[in-house]
Amino acid sequence: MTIEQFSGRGRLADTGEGITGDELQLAARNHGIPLEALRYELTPPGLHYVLVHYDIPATNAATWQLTIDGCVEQPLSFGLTELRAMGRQTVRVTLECAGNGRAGLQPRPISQPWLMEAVGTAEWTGVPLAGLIRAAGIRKDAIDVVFTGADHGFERGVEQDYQRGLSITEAMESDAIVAWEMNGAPLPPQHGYPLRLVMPGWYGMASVKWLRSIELIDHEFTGYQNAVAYRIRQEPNEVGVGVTRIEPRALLIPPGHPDFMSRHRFVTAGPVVLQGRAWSGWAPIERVEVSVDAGVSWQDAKLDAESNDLSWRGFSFDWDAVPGEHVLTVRAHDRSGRVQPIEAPWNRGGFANNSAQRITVLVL
Ligand SMILES: Nc1nc2c(c(=O)[nH]1)N[C@H]1C(S)=C(S)[C@@H](COP(=O)(O)O)O[C@H]1N2
Ligand SMILES: [Mo]
Repeated sequence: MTIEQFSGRGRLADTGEGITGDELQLAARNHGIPLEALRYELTPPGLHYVLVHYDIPATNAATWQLTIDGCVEQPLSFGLTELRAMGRQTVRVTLECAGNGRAGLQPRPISQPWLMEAVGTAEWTGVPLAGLIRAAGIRKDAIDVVFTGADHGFERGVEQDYQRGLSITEAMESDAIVAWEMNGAPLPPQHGYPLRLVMPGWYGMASVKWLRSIELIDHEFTGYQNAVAYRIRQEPNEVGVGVTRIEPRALLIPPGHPDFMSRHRFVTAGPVVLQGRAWSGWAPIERVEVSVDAGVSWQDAKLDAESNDLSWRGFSFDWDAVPGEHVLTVRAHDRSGRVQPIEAPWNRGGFANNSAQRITVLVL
């Protein structure tokens, strides 16, 4: 048996094929935010979505070392105490997995089968990435920056540490931070303890957890997670386009009460305040529309105060619920002119599917 044969393969589900055992295994490890937890402006850490490609590695803050080397004037190495002396900043960031929405695609790419719950907002505290890189000094031949985590595994036959690359410009102009706290407490193991990168506005794959190394290189990074995995493609062999920033999305807190097994919603007739949150990694949210008739007619939601970062923005809508079955749907617009589609275009990896949420309710 070869590594290749023993590894999983990327494939599309057959027409009508239900969720596979492999997908169930991933879904049981990598959990989403329960949508009712959208009520919290800051997601309590246990309710924030989690995605881990391999295993959560065994890590120790007391002996942790972060190295910065490669095309730098002066290679540096920091323990946690030394890193804390480099500065301290807190940023509020809405993180979303690039695979959010994958399970809703037809045909379905077999991978972590997110519906639309792979999102969360936290306050991350750490030191700005740009300052750390500047402390090491950027050499003229530097082109990309490679971030390496302490976790290790195999993907489609390729053995690897989890690694992602950014261009020098992306790294220096991103407001990214190297964080040791989430919502004012040390990072939980599943979110990268003791140290992670947080890249505001970008899909989650860029925010490398269990960060142990930052290396500047003199060529474009062609590691697996940049060159193979996170690319928008129609065909398996095309080069495709790298996944970067978060496309706009709005989600409602499902109103009323759920049925246990089906999670169908029951709502009492009369005035109902629909609430939710909307975000985009490209620009602040400027408008959210709500439809209570399956997208036939749309009305503007009331927006909460704007924030000066790219974290999600709350919205609400007063609905007079009349008895019968209704399909609720919402769509977000951001300042860059991007509008959330009702039906997003399909791609092979199942990335960035920001198709509008639909919630069917029975009003009694
Ligand atoms: N080292 C490492 N970093 C990682 C990952 C990983 O598997 N290993 N997963 C990435 C992906 S795909 C996402 S969506 C985010 C999830 O971050 P969270 O679990 O803190 O929400 O972490 C990213 N950083
Ligand atoms: Mo992800």
